[in-house]
Amino acid sequence: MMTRHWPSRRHAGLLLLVLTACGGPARPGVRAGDLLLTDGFAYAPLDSAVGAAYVTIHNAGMAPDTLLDLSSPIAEGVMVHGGDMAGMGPAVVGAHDSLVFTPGGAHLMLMNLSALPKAGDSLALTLRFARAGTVTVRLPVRPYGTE
Ligand SMILES: [Cu+2]
Repeated sequence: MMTRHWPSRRHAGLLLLVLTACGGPARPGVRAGDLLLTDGFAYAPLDSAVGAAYVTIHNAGMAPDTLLDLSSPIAEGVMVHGGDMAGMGPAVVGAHDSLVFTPGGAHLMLMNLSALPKAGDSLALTLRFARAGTVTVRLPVRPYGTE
């Protein structure tokens, strides 16, 4: 009877170790010049009309940079939207500042999709900046609406 508790406790300990390892200080990201792109993901689109993508852009440089253009091979176009879904002008990342695209806030809208990636897939997103140039990130696709 007593020994039955053993295995489950051991498993709990192992799980904790794994979680700790994943939450380490190393923050994966894609670098482009002074910019570091992190926390990128997309929601699995519900239909081919639109899809939403998110990324955080950190600018470690002394000068602001501007996001001029976006594209994805599976979208006819990619737009910057404000939290109210209205199109925004060129998005600026201030010096030593971050530009955060996040659910409920400003986001990247993929229009007229030629494919419908599912949760677990990834999709390519190319961003062109005035200073840092062009960078492509692969965004993991999450189930629609999840954090
Ligand atoms: Cu939108």
